[in-house]
Amino acid sequence: MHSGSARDLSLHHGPLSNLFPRVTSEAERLPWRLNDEQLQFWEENGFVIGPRVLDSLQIDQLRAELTMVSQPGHPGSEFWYEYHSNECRDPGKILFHALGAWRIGVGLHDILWNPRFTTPAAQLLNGPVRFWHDQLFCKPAHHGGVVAWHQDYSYWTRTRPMAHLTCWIGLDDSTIENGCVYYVPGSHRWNLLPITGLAGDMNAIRDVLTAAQWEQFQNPVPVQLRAGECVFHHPLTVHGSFENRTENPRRAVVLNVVRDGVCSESEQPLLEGVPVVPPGTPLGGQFFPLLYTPGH
Ligand SMILES: O=C(O)CCC(=O)C(=O)O
Repeated sequence: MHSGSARDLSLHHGPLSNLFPRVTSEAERLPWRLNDEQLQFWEENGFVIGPRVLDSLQIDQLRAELTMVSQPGHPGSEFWYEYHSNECRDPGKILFHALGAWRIGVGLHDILWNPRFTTPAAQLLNGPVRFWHDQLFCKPAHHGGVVAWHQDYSYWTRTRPMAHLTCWIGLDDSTIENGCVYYVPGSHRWNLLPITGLAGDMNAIRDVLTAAQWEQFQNPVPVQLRAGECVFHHPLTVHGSFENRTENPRRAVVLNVVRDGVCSESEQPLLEGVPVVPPGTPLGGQFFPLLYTPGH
């Protein structure tokens, strides 16, 4: 076991490396903007495939950092908000799920400021992009576990108003065989559903759906992506993913952001180990950096 003697990268509100492109003007962001067709797809379905956000060098760096942070007791392990080396309820399956990697790995930190991500995020949020938290979701080869159907906002009601956004970025090609993410199109117009479990039973959600929702639920759409590509989803869009039974891992970095101005609703720490943000106070400070303000 290593001893934790790493620095906390959350103290740095900007890129620490040159891994990702740096832009100084809005014009440079144009190639990464979502077009009208993509924005219309988003409105109708509650998810949309975004631009390619990572090249092969960046993917290699992030995979290496992910391997490092998967080792128990690695340097910086004290900085995780949550760390589940296996979140699966089924003991024969594995789902690695952890929040807080941006505090530990330089690439996992700098990806937050990647303009290929922040540009479309600002469009979908319709305003400045503030960081909420990150997540790693990794399904190892052969026995990777499921992520049960859920809406992200069911886990985030301690922050308000609902102006949240998720960006799922593959570090491997994601396919139906290895457990890519599926979406229920149009479910972003549903009511907020209660939590029915993240890494357990794929059928658990059925108990909380109306007959009409259950009918709409019958045709979830698999989003198969190449490594480095991304998909955005709305905080109410129902999504989940099945097992990985292939010979290779299926790894993903997920970035969760809010429109600047979203407030705490809680007298408890919003994330483990983070100072309380009093109810009614906008997210900000060391743990919730502003990533991009359009026009600045
Ligand atoms: O990676 C997965 O399979 C699930 C990801 C997920 O639930 C999310 O991005 O909110």
